[in-house]
Amino acid sequence: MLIIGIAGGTGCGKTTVVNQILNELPEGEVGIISQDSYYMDTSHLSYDQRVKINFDHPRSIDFELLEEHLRELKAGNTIDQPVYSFVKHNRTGDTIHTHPRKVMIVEGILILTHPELRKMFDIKIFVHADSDERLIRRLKRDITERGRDIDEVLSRYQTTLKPMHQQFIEPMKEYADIIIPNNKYNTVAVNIVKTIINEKLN
Ligand code: UZR
Ligand code: MG
Repeated sequence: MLIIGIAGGTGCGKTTVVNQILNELPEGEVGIISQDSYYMDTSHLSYDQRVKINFDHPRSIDFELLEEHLRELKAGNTIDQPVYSFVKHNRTGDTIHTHPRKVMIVEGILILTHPELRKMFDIKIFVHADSDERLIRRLKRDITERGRDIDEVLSRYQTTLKPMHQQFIEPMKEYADIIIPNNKYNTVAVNIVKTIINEKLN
């Protein structure tokens, strides 16, 4: 199994890069694990308490479960990946049966901050986009897809996203094997990653 970790700040285009990578690759050979599925279970908290959580700090992630699931997949076992709701800020209670694949992609803002997880990645990718680009994308997405308003997104950006990015995410570039410049659609970089994956599949 080839395990690829893809990190980068919010709005850098990780999800888009992953979708572009998947595009045209043989179906069923590549699997995806999203860090978002592994936000801590916060069922014991009220909604008002949950919105106050710092979701950009590594401690908001259930890395133990993520690590355990990755080990299970590596051993050839199927896992139940939790489903997360950004609207409720909590796990929905549903899970997705995720089968082991020849290539597994693990995607998320904080996945390179965890040393044990880092060791499990065969290839570490950091997707870079400038912070203004990321803020623009984040604003659009959170308003259209995640039920937020402009003031909420901007104040979260200033109080949490930006400082956490500087403290935990940006320094992870140091561990990356490949840094993808992604201020705009980077077809060349995506094709390089696809080539590596295809080599593994053939
Ligand atoms: P991406 N996030 C939420 O907004 N709500 C949650 O319940 C859990 C996470 C956000 C999180 C982070 N920060 O910046 C982002 N906040 O999801 C990571 N606030 O997702 O990499 O797709 O931007
Ligand atoms: Mg994403």
